[in-house]
Amino acid sequence: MRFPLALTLQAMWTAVCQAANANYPAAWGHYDVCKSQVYSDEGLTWDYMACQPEAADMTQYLKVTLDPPNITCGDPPETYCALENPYMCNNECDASTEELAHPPELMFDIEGRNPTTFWQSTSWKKYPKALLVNITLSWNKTIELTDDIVLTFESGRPEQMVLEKSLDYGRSWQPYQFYATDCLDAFTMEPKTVQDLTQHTLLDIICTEEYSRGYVWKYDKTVRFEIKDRFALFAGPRLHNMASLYGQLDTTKNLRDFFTITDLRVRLLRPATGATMVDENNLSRYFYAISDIKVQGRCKCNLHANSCVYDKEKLSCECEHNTTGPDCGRCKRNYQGRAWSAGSYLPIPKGTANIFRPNVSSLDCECFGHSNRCSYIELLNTVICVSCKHNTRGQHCQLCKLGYYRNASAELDDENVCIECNCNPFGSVSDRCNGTGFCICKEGTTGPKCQECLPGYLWDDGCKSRVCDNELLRCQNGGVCVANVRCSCPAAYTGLLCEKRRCESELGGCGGADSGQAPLAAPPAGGLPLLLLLLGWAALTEASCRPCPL
Ligand SMILES: *[C@@H]1O[C@H](CO)[C@@H](O)[C@H](O)[C@H]1NC(C)=O
Ligand SMILES: *[C@@H]1O[C@H](CO)[C@@H](O)[C@H](O)[C@H]1NC(C)=O
Ligand SMILES: *[C@@H]1O[C@H](CO)[C@@H](O)[C@H](O)[C@H]1NC(C)=O
Ligand SMILES: *[C@@H]1O[C@H](CO)[C@@H](O)[C@H](O)[C@H]1NC(C)=O
Ligand SMILES: *[C@@H]1O[C@H](CO)[C@@H](O)[C@H](O)[C@H]1NC(C)=O
Ligand SMILES: *[C@@H]1O[C@H](CO)[C@@H](O)[C@H](O)[C@H]1NC(C)=O
Ligand SMILES: *[C@@H]1O[C@H](CO)[C@@H](O)[C@H](O)[C@H]1NC(C)=O
Ligand SMILES: *[C@@H]1O[C@H](CO)[C@@H](O)[C@H](O)[C@H]1NC(C)=O
Ligand SMILES: [Ca+2]
Repeated sequence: MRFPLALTLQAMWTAVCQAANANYPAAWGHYDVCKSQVYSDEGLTWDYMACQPEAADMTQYLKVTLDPPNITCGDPPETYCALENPYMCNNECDASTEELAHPPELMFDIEGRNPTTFWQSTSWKKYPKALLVNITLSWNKTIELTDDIVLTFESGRPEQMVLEKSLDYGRSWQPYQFYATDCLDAFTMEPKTVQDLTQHTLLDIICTEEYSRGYVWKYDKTVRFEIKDRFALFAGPRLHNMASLYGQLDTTKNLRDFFTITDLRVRLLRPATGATMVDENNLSRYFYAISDIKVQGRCKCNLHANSCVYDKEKLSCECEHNTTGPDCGRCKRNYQGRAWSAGSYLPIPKGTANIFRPNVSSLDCECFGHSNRCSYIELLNTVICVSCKHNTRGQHCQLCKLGYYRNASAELDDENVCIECNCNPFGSVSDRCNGTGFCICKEGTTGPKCQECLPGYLWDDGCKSRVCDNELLRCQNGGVCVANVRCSCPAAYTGLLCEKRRCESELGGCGGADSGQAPLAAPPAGGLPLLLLLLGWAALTEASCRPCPL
């Protein structure tokens, strides 16, 4: 099979379409756009909708296989009797001569040339053994049929034939339609025509005698599978109500699948004989020849693409709505925030896009370099950074951890972006600071880190209010209060209020046996702050003189 150069279907379909549009009413075109620009509260935005590619001639993109593979005539060369005249048997088929060869490609070339070009099988030399040929057309892509399948026979139309379809790339097959001069005899089926079908029996597989009757091959050469007559059961006789059909397709999977294929197979079971008796003496009269096969359809893109490209011998949808895959059959890798679903023709006439949202995505995982891990929060439909480093926090690691503040001279992605508050643990209320690094100070302390005392306070693991005065907090043992912050004690005394007697050892050596026993000063009168009281007593107890070493 010769393939055309890679090209976008959309580009060539514009040409194909003009012809097709003549057959279809205007309503057909509603679903071939994916989005349009609209003005909304947020200004100019995109309005997304259901979309599908234009219908096209799908025979440009298929691969054809014959079974048996050597069933094409001409190897070795053979002579045939003329179609209209079985007594003229000098038609030659020779695979090695281009003008006399009839390879399968000639079923898909552009017709209109004279004489017509066609594929031809070997003749029925093995009669009465059946002359069986399977012609398989494969797209390796799901496509949706939009018009009748039409086979044009250059020989007489076969007396028995089956058209089959596959939806799974040729793994399994179902019949589409049976064709015979005598349906009961050939397939034990009652003959029917597509006109016998109703909306309820549309999916029935019928045997028809329409396309095999008689021997008038000169005028009646086509065999059809009627797609449009089936569409018409929902869309009306002239397909004027495609919306109604689309509504049905949207809600009925069986109906959708009926018109969807990946492969077609024509099983030729018995060639035209034109008589009840086969002339055994002249079997060169019996063979199959097909000049043209028409398959109109579009790539199935699940209403998520309005164009389909043919590249490297492969059809694929150009998916929108954050979908991907040859049929747009799944969400893009980082857009699995919601389960996949097909777009919808409903509401008619604009449809619904079913746009997919991101989940955990390295693209959306913006953490200013402080993390490379994110997690998707379904409830909020949003992505947040996990394990922010460098003392950062927040959805994008854009904030400083508690106890840190923003370094004004560093960019957000700087490792030094957050500076420790460093609040003095004694002087400040907490280890937190404001945006410029200022801590919240306890009473009496000041400075950005609360490490200094206000006037009247004395640093002692924090700033303590004044230590001595001349009423309640008297310096004892002759001590003198200096600026309310300390007692200036005589040489023999020490302590906050000069209440401790220095030991002899400290003053110059141990003297008498009782020299270690300092008389305890009476505790100051009530009104002394509790803290000071405790400190004072602790100091008194702990710092009391010890016996001199012997
Ligand atoms: C085709 O090949 C098969 C087996 O390979 C052979 O039996 C048959 O005779 C061949 N037919 C023709 C027409 O060459
Ligand atoms: C077929 O029939 C024609 C006309 O009767 C005759 O000339 C020809 O020899 C026959 N061919 C064979 C193979 O019998
Ligand atoms: C054609 O297809 C049918 C159905 O799958 C199969 O049974 C048959 O062997 C195939 N080949 C020929 C030459 O009929
Ligand atoms: C069909 O398409 C798939 C990709 O979608 C590719 O891997 C495979 O090779 C194709 N098969 C044929 C027979 O071209
Ligand atoms: C794809 O997802 C993004 C969110 O990351 C969204 O902004 C965009 O609109 C989506 N695209 C379409 C076509 O729906
Ligand atoms: C996105 O979510 C889907 C399920 O909702 C999951 O299977 C997939 O692994 C997630 N993707 C990433 C990149 O985590
Ligand atoms: C603030 O950031 C600048 C730029 O990175 C850095 O040079 C400076 O050391 C940082 N300041 C502190 C206190 O970390
Ligand atoms: C932080 O506190 C200091 C002192 O109260 C003040 O001068 C500064 O404006 C504060 N900064 C911020 C960002 O609130
Ligand atoms: Ca042709």
